[in-house]
Amino acid sequence: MISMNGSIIKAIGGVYTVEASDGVYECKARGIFRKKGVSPMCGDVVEFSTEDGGVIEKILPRRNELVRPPLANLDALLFVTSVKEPGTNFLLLDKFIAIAEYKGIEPAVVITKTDKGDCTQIAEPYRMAGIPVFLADNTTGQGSAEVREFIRGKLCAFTGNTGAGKSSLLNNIFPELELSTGEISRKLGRGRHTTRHVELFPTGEGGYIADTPGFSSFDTNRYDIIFKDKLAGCFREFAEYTDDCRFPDCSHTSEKGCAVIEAVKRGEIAASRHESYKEMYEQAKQLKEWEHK
Ligand SMILES: Nc1nc2c(ncn2[C@@H]2O[C@H](COP(=O)(O)OP(=O)(O)OP(=O)(O)O)[C@@H](O)[C@H]2O)c(=O)[nH]1
Ligand SMILES: [Mg+2]
Ligand SMILES: [Zn+2]
Repeated sequence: MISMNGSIIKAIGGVYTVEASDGVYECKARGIFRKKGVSPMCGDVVEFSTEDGGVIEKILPRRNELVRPPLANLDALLFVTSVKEPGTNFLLLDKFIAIAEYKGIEPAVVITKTDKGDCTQIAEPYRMAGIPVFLADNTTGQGSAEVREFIRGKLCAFTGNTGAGKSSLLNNIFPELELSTGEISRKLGRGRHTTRHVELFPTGEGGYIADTPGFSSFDTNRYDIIFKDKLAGCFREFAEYTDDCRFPDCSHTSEKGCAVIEAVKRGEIAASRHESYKEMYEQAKQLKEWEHK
């Protein structure tokens, strides 16, 4: 029996595809994981033995993990949002960015379908906040080179609404992947073709990119909720103001003398970002202490 290390690049129905230095192995997980309530996930670095085809023995400590999309050890998370069809859901976008910030994962925004309309309104709040913003027209491939440069050598994932153009963008960056997209299936006349599982693709120089299934705007509340006193720290552009609030325990939602609110009024912080913050703060307030994981 040989024991080796590798990375999980695909996880479907209890079968884990592990990439090791000498090739790819299809592994099962030891029952012990289920008993402990942990399951291996894409992005995990694992120790596995080659007995019975492959068995995962140990998950190495994770730097970070996301519940949705289920991924471990991410360097960056790219939120793909389209100008139209579907339009941008700012609350959803801001929630994901906050979760990434909370977990120490670098966030970025990719605005797709720039051929369908103007994207400055969508880009502005994030540019102001100092979050990287990329523009992509997937019909021509414009903008894909910049995204490719950003993800170089990193473990990254695309996430966002279904139909936003994640798989199309990935196909433009790495044409050899030939991922299924909505477009292809329409030509075949078999209805919409969406991504159904998380999968990591090697991008060279030790980097990986995950395509993930999109979600509809209706399930915005089914994600991690951040403690209310940690929330302001997940909106990076608030940082330079929070020390100047009149009250040391300012929630930055409605207080008099709140420096964050003043900055919103002066147009230094985007109003949409502050609106998302207030909404998330309300949701966090309704949670009891013991409900936080
Ligand atoms: N006009 C235009 N259409 C695009 C663009 N990007 C993607 N599309 C189209 O939008 C549809 C959805 O694209 P996908 O790449 O499958 O979207 P996805 O984000 O992977 O969707 P899920 O896998 O369901 O999460 C397809 O019909 C694409 O051809 C774009 O930049 N411009
Ligand atoms: Mg897809
Ligand atoms: Zn304040």
